[in-house]
Amino acid sequence: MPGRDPTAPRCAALIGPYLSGKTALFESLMFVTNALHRKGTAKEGTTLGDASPEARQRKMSVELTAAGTNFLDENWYFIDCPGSVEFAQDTRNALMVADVAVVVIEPLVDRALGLAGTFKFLDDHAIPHLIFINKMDNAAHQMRDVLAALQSVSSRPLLLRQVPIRESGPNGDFVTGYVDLVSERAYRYKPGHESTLIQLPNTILDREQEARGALLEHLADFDDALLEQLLSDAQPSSGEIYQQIAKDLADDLIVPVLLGAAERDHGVRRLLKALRHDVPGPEHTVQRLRLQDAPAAAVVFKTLHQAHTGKLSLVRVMAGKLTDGIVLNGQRVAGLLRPKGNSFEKIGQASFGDIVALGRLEQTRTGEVLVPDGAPAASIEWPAPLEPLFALAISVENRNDEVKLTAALAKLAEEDPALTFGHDAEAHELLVHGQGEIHLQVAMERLRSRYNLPVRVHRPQVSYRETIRHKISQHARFKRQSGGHGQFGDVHIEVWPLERGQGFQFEDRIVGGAVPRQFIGSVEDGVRDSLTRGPLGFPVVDVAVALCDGQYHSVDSSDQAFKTAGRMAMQEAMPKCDPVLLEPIHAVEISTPGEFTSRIHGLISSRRGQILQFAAKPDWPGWELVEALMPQAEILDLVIELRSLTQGVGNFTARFDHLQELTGRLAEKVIEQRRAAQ
Ligand SMILES: Nc1nc2c(ncn2[C@@H]2O[C@H](COP(=O)(O)OP(=O)(O)OP(=O)(O)O)[C@@H](O)[C@H]2O)c(=O)[nH]1
Ligand SMILES: [Mg+2]
Repeated sequence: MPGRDPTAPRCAALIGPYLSGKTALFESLMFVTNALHRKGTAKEGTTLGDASPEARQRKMSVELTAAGTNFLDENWYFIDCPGSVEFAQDTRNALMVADVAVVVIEPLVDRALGLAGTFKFLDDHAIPHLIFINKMDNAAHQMRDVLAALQSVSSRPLLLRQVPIRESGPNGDFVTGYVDLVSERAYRYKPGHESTLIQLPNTILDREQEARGALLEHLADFDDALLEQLLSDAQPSSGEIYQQIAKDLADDLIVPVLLGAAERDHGVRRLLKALRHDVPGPEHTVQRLRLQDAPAAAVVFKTLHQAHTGKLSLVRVMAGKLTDGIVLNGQRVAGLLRPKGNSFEKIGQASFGDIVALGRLEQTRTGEVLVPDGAPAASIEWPAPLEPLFALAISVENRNDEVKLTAALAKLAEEDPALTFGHDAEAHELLVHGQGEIHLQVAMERLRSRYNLPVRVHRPQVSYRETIRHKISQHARFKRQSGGHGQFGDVHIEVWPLERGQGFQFEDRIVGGAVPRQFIGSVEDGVRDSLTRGPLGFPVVDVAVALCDGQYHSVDSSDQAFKTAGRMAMQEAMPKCDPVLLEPIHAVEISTPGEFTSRIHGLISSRRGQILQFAAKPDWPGWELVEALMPQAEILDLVIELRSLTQGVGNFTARFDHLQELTGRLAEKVIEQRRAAQ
């Protein structure tokens, strides 16, 4: 482990499930450390985090918020991350630059499985993390059970650092304080103040001994000297234990667990002290990111487009110093700002470990490493953007705004790499892709409020195709006599169905020059033209056509005439070939906590899917992976129902697999809708 520069600020990302109290903890951390003089609340919409109108309105975090503070003469940055899986991109990006993650959770057994993905990400990137069990003022479940449930999804041993002291009140048991298992001291919570030291209550002695024993045993697993001490019944000193915890946390071997209630500032000072003692410095993060040596380096973890400041790149300084006006990756920084929630204060310079916003780096993207002129280019492995799960087709009310719309979407996509957009050439639609309904709603609101671009949204079109089921021979003659030059083309074709996935084939069976060589390609062109829209209204696939015979006229025949004859023959033939609609079927993999698997089976069947298999999801304890085939039309809004069936945590991927015949009422509806739209 590299030595820690005590002057370098450290950074903790607050992460965890939706509504577990991260923004409340962010507020409390800022208040307890005097960076805020008055506390705001989520209910009143007055918190430092969630300051955007979109977050305030929903009472949920929809993007990350960063702010700095100072605790016992050491500088800290905290990044409040959104808990909703729809905004997980920001959370991942923040985690990449943080020295530690504080996983904030509620003391509820049934929320634990939802954390499997979070722990997997932390493990994959070796990000040291600890758990803050929040809302202890309202803890219905026993700590022992909550801990066991959490342990079942964590690959690292959980190290309970505190046990709660409960007292009975008029409304049952409630938590009034805690015992610190290292110092073996008991504290009583005092809202807004430091907890007061109290006598260790007799009632808790057994539980305290048991929990302390478990803590020491976990630590001894990673340290032989400690193990020997324990075996010889010697008690290690508090100092030794603290040191061991700090080392094991930096090495990402253990996960300390602390308790509190952010809204009442309970346990928040204790958390700060644990962070202060245990968390490694940015040197460790530089090493984790395998960042090359540079005179100065900064990693961009968020891009913002603010009306009054223009583009801002939020960075963590990972080497050297930055000053306003410095040239990074070929662009001059115009403005060096310190973030405090969504306001920014101009500063002169930033040093190793700092989080700052850099102005006007127009070419820069989130995930980039910025280095000064002359230094070799640097990069780190940045997690790929989340795969899109939901899309909407959008259009502006005023056609003149189309260029403006693309420019505004490009800015939103820069702010949030999980938001993408593109033109669907077949449907002539502009599609916006994201992680779910709320994710896209927020983007649409921003188009309206920031860029004055109200948009209409539609369900994206499904890429239906059609084919035929019967073989037929068809004759067509195109003949026109209008004044001088006439037009003449005459063809006999045969049309038959091909196997699925074979596309289109054209055969030339002309003998004896019934149709001259130079016109055969024109017939094929005419046939191909007719395939762009078949009798049902969709592109035609899996069809073969042979040109068998025909006639020509030495003066009146032309490319155009034979092309038209080819098209006419197809237009007459196709409706007689028993056309049928083909719908795209996707191979889908749905991830879910195991307890919801049967609901997922129901979901798949109700959406005309076919379950192929299901099995335990590798590296996701307690989760299952269900593989199925499902029509594309049923996947468009799958994520909405999937999330509501899985307490918001279910996930899926889908890839086109094959086309499949669709008949009956459903097919009629699709065909009617297409006719109405044309
Ligand atoms: N009882 C109790 N409620 C709390 C506590 N901390 C937060 N809450 C409540 O939990 C709800 C969610 O709080 P937030 O801080 O917005 O949660 P969050 O984790 O930031 O939510 P997202 O960022 O949207 O995932 C709010 O209604 C808070 O008032 C606590 O310590 N005790
Ligand atoms: Mg929040």
